[in-house]
Amino acid sequence: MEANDKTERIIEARLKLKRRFEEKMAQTPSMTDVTPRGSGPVNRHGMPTVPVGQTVTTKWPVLDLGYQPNIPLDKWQLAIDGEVNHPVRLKWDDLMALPQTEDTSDFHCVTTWSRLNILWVGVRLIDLAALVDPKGSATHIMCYGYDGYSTNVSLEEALKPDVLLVHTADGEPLPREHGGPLRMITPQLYAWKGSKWIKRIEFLPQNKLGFWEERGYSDTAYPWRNDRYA
Ligand SMILES: Nc1nc2c(c(=O)[nH]1)N[C@H]1C(S)=C(S)[C@@H](COP(=O)(O)O)O[C@H]1N2
Ligand SMILES: [Mo]
Repeated sequence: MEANDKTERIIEARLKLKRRFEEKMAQTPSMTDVTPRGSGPVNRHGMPTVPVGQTVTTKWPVLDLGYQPNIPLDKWQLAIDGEVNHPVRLKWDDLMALPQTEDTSDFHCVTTWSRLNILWVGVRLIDLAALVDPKGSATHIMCYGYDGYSTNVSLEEALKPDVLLVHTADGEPLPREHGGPLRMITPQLYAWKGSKWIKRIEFLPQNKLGFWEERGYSDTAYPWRNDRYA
C-alpha cells in the first residue's frame, strides 16, 4: 500500500515535470537545429553520429582534476536537494531499489574524442527529479563530485530520457577512474556536463556556473554546434 502510494506519487511527479518542460525541451538545439554539424549516419537522436570537430576512438581516455576519490559502497551517499519539495539522501541500496534504465549512447569529450555505443545501466535523472519533486521555481541543477568538481545543466537538458546516473558500463561496474561507483552522463552535451563520483544534485532557482564553466568552457556545451568555449 505504502509502496503503491510512493509509486503513484513518483509517476504523477514525473508526468508533471514532463508537461512543464516539454515546451522548453522542444526549443533545445537538438530539437530545433535544421542542419546539426557533424558527419556520418544519423544517430538515435537524429544527429550526425560524429559531431563537428570530433574523432572516434575505441579507447576510453580518463579526465579528472588529478584525484580519483575512492568511495566504498557502504559510505556512499547521494544528496538531492535545493529547490525541491522532498529533498532526499540516498544510500547505495536506495539507489539500486529505484527503477533501473538500460540505454546505449555516445560520449563526446570537448578535447575532441568521441566514444560510441556505450551500454549503460543506471537511474534516469528525471526519475530522481520525480522523487524530490522540484519546485516550480527550479530551472537548473548543479552536480557536485566527491573530488570537488561541479557542473551545471539546465533542466530542459537534464530531464532528457538519456541523461542517466550510471553504475554499469558495457556490462561491468563503472571503473573508479571513470567515476565509479556512480556518475552522470549527458549524451547530447559534451561529457564534462556529467559529473563523475557524483555526490550531490542541487536544484537551482537560476543558472550558476560550475567548475569548467567558470573557467571559460561553454555554459550550454552543445556538440553539434561546436559549442566548446564561452
Ligand atoms: N567529478 C568529476 N567529473 C568529471 C570530471 C572531473 O574532473 N571530475 N571531468 C569531466 C570531463 S572534462 C570529462 S571529458 C569527463 C571524462 O570522463 P572519463 O574520464 O570517464 O572519460 O568527465 C567529466 N566529469
Ligand atoms: Mo572533457
